[in-house]
Amino acid sequence: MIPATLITHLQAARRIVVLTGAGVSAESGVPTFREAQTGLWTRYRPEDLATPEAFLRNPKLIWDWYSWRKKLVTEVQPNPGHYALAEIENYIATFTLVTQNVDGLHQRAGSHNVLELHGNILRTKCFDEGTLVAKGDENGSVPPRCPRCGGLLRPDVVWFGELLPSDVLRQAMQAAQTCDTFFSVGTSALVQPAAALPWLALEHGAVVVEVNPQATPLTDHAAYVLPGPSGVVLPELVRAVWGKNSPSTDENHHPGRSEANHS
Ligand code: BV8
Repeated sequence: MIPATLITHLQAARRIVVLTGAGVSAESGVPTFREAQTGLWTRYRPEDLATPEAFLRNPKLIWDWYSWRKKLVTEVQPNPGHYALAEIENYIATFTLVTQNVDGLHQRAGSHNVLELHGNILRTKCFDEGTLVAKGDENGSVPPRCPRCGGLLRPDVVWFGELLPSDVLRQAMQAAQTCDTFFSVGTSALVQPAAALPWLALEHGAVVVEVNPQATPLTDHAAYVLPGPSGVVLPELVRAVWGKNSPSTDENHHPGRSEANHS
């Protein structure tokens, strides 16, 4: 159920930012970071694998982990939550999609100019040069070696302890500071500096909406909390706000209902 005041607000919204996390891909079958890993990866914690130290200590193990994740990601499909976000982009003058996910599912669902804070698992770069290497240029070794300098190749993702791409982070912060509405969807809101974005939006007066079946550190500070899976909540939101049978603005405006925390 989408609160009527939120429907009214969104029908007038002009600048929306959406930050997504692993939860948005969960319904596609991509396990989130919090969920136990499956198969031979059960005994590892992702945060212990997603680091440059882990890679240098055991390049093959880490490369194999990413190869397993890459295969998984290419075999799954975007879910209704991804498609709903791609649709909302058509209704809003300034829409910015910022994702912590590295699976490329937003792009496959049709979202444009996706800000990938943590990179993309489908791209590969040289560990030493930092520059991308095309798929075809990978030699047979595991991990493959850079065709230019012979350095180890690695996924083009941001590991723990590494800086985020500065231009992407700057664009995301700029958008968070100037939006009228900020959605935090499917993220535990713990990993920095991505987790600082909703707070930046709050500080600049944006209406913050959280979509997550669980509570997070952001929940008590959001103007609206929609407690459910994004693959269900987001399509319902699109129908309620922009659908053909969505209530017109005057019908559902209830003067006097504050923007207090609704859920
Ligand atoms: C950095 C790519 C500077 C790799 C990832 C204290 C303060 C500030 C910073 C730190 C600190 N201590 C340590 C740090 C640094 C660290 C950090 O934040 N650590 C955390 C654990 C405290 N940050 C960094 O290292 C960042 N770099 O700070 O550089 C620096 C430099 C040197 C030294 C220090 C600092 C880099 C962070 C990026 C790491 N890379 N990914 C890869 O994927 O392999 S992060 C990775 O984990 C994911 O990308 C994702 O962002 C994150 C997991 O978060 P979520 O996406 O939220 O996923 P999660 O599983 O946590 O939650 C899923 C949510 O979905 C849940 O809430 C669940 O309820 C919900 N959900 C489930 N199903 C659904 C759903 N929601 C909706 N619908 C559903 N169906």
